[in-house]
Amino acid sequence: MSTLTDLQQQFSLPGVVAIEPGTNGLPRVAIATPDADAHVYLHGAHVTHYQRRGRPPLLFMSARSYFETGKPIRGGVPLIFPWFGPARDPKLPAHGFARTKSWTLSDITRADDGSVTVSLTLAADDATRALWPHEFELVYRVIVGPSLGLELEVRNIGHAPFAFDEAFHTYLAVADVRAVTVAGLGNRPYLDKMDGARLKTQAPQPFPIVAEIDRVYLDTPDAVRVDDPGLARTITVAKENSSATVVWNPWVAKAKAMADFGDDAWPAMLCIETANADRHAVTLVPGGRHAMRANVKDEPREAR
Ligand code: TA6
Repeated sequence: MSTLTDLQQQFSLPGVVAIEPGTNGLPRVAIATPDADAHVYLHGAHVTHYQRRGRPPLLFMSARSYFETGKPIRGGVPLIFPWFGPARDPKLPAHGFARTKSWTLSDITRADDGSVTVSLTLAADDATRALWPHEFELVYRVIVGPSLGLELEVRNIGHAPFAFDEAFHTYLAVADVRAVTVAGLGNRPYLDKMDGARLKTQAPQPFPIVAEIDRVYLDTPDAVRVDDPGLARTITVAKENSSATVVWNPWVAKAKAMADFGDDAWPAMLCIETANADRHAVTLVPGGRHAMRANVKDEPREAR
């Protein structure tokens, strides 16, 4: 395992990329580009911060988040792999193990337009095999520019096929979730986890968030837009090679039940998650590869 000093010597770019101790001393990559700033922790390959110059932060972070080995960070973009939600075996961690593993920082490049791409890798080891007996390699690329780009490439380096779920469990920062509207999911089927995961159909028009919401939308290849009048912006979550979209806000009771989430924090966030899960799980044959991408963009809301 490289030390912080090794990583600094290998990857620092003065004024652009710093490898620094983050919260609780966990190593993070701090990126400053002409368009935006961002932080990426090696713990969970977790993007905790992205902010366009002169704009509010794009991502919500819980003030009570853990920053400890073995525990997921609450907020930003948790990386979900290889299963979404609770595992069949209750002893296994919810949302898989990728978000609690320490990833390897493998590459940092800067493009001519000033955007910076941070690449991190994770491969199967004895700990993951004990949870999920498959031979995989992950390459996660975070592209920091005028928008936040995310790409998760999954490779099957074993001799047997495997199926997996994946998600960018993105916590968007909003002024007040009770005042936003969500567009891009009209007429789509969804599993309503607030109602026994019953299959329902979304109404055609953009919708508000009026209570705890936990929905897995299916057959959703298109971008989702969150219109936030309080911050005078529209956040667009575009995607490639993702067929599921999860919308989640814990509301009052669930917020109180989460130790790493403030009781009064729920109005400030809305998860719009780019995913492949449930019937959209991905199967890879030996040697197969699959790359899911998201592009999260913060645009001023047209004055109305
Ligand atoms: O994506 C929605 C969800 O599956 C919810 O059911 C809720 O459990 C949320 O994820 C947060 O899960 P976590 O394991 O991060 O507390």
